[in-house]
Amino acid sequence: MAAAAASASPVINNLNPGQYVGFDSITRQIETKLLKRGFQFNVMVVGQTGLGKSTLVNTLFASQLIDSKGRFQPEEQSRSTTEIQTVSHVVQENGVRLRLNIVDTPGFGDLVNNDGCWEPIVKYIKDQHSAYLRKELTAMRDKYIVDTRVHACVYFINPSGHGLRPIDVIVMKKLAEVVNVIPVIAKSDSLTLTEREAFKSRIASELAYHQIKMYPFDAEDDERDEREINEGVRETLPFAIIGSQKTLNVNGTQVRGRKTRWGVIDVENEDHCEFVKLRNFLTRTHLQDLIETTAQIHYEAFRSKQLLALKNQANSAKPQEAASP
Ligand SMILES: Nc1nc2c(ncn2[C@@H]2O[C@H](COP(=O)(O)OP(=O)(O)O)[C@@H](O)[C@H]2O)c(=O)[nH]1
Ligand SMILES: [Mg+2]
Repeated sequence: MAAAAASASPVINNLNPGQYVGFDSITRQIETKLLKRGFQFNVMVVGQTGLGKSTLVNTLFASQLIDSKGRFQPEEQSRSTTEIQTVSHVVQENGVRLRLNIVDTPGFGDLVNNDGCWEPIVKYIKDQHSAYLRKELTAMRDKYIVDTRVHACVYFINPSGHGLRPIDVIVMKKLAEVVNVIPVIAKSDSLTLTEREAFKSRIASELAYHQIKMYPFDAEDDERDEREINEGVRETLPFAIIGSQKTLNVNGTQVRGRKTRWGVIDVENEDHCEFVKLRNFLTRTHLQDLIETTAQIHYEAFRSKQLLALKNQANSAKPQEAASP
């Protein structure tokens, strides 16, 4: 049995030393090239006013942005966001350079009429796709195109304890068509741990009920284990997060936290909330996949639609007599 299996295998992998050609170094060659270039990652925050979006923008990578004296950077006054703003950081770890853009958006949902409140946000996302496509289509295109496409959109859900509001469903549906949406429960310190768990599963089932196409997507040719991994990710969503721009002193160590009647909530403590889970998800476990999904699914859909429109335009611009008899 074993012999039969071995003879069926066409792979020759015990070349003698004289035959070593060295192509196994290709992984190192790729790594060197990628490290030199660095990585670009763009995250956006979306949701109702006052849910802590701007706070999260300043908390998300705050501990990585500690200055040389070991202090957090000066606390910024949060003010209400009236236009789409981008904050950029360069984070470096073990020689890997990550350029981070965090896109903060004005809140919505506080008007009586919220018709079209998502439009500027969706437009911003499409504009980035469009800019990328234009650069791709220029004759003398750059070897490396600066990527401003939004790779992840963190959507803030009001910790009402009840469920999604109709506006959340509408906006998330619109967003999910163009970007990877990561739902989070904002200000989850306003819910008890039991309430939080119940609310999490409530939201998860509502997302499924409304058939909002959430990241990660199952591709038709996905292997079973890939589907299982995706299912696992979906089970952890939405992350129940807490943000803070305050540095508090707990037993001599500085933590990012919020002071409550019951004590200090340490934002970075996984027993207190899922802020670190969200950050790990974005940077540690799904960074590459979010970037890839953006390019292969969202950007690709945009690109083929645009190119088709261009082709139709060109056809209809042709002289009329050449058309149908
Ligand atoms: N309790 C609580 N308050 C928060 C949290 N995150 C932000 N806040 C506060 O909520 C207010 C609005 O925050 P901001 O970031 O400006 O909200 P935005 O309108 O979504 O950008 C500020 O006073 C924040 O300090 C949180 O996780 N828990
Ligand atoms: Mg804001």
